[in-house]
Amino acid sequence: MVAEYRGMWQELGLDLEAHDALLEGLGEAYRDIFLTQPNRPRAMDYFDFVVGEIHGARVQELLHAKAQGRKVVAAFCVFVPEEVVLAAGAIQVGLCGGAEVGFDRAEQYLPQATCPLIKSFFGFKLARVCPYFELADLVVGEATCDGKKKAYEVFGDLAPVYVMDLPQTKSGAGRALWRAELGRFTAEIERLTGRTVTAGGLREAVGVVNARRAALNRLARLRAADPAPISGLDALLVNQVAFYDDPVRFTDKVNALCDELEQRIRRGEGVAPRGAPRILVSGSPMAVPNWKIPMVVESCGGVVVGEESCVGTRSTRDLVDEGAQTLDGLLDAICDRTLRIECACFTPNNERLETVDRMAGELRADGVLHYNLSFCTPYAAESLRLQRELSRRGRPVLRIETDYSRDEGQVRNRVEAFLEMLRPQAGA
Ligand code: BJ8
Repeated sequence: MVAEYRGMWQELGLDLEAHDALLEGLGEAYRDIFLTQPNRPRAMDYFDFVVGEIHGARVQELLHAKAQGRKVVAAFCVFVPEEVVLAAGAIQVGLCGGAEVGFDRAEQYLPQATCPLIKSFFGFKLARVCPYFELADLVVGEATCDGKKKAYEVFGDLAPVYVMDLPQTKSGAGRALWRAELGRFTAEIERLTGRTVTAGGLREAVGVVNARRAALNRLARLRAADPAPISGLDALLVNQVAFYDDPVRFTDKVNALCDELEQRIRRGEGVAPRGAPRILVSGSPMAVPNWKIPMVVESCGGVVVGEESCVGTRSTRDLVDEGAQTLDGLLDAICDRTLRIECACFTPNNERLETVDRMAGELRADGVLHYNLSFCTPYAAESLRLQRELSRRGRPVLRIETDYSRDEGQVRNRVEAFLEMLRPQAGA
């Protein structure tokens, strides 16, 4: 792939040497972590292909769309309403921040004690190794955690950034603020694209994004089967690819994967032996290529059966109500859906505890692994109460705080001990 796309990367202004090294490292990691898994569903071939071409064919496709007049909007948070972007004829992509790239340069702009997800997106930009940053017509940030809010201020010197204001509470006043922000964002996207967002266009876009969410929810539900029909690694990968791929094509492929998993379930076939400890992961998002937690859990004999995370069911669980006929009505419905997202940046956020408890029950999880990115205060603060309360309800919780460094050994020791403790109740 390298030779074929070299000219494209050069034109985008990437640092070719650094980019080659990144792709080589990622390719090797992907082969070791994903392609060595036994008994993968055949339908994962498509997702392997997308990852292999993540800086190749997909970038080419986006550049082709731009050449035809479409705009590309890049975002970091699931609050950014993709429906509005699609309705204006633009394309939305997620910007990843899941690898330790360019951290030394990022620390010239940000405090060292910053969450790795934030340092990573800075690092990718400063090291000039992310084609998505370079092709985006607009980068959309959001006022969520303090780290991101301040980072976007600084980032504005490096790229065109538009920041959405988010309320801190889900009160009536908070809803009014967010609803007004959706209107302001719609106007900004109309200005960027030169197209008016109509009720018809928005309703169609809501249908496209809802269909993707429904397919991902179908996948999430199938993981309740014992034995688990798909590994946590592969399911996380599918959720990560959702942020990059064309939404209609992606939805078809996820549904094809689900068809295959349903056949597996009927045959009683799975990826881990029946009785392998089943883990629900909850906490900070895992952006591509952050695969550390499922990799460690599954290499220790457990299986991850769900992610209560924005790269997981937190962002897909609820659909936008498609009943509204007017533009305002549809924006209201988008507003209501997004405000059901249980992000730890909101206060209070008590519903999240009930969601984790309910998911653990539905997915037949033996334990919950609370995953915290270092310096992510919102999720760290919630994890203590979550652990206390879930333990009181008889659900064992392991809290892991880590970054993107190669500390798998330490993480593994703690995960192994946790799985050992769960084995008797898992029936292994
Ligand atoms: S809706 S979780 S995608 S804000 S990990 S940068 S919170 S210090 S990512 Fe998020 Fe939207 Fe919420 Fe979801 Fe800050 Fe924590 Fe880092 Fe985080």
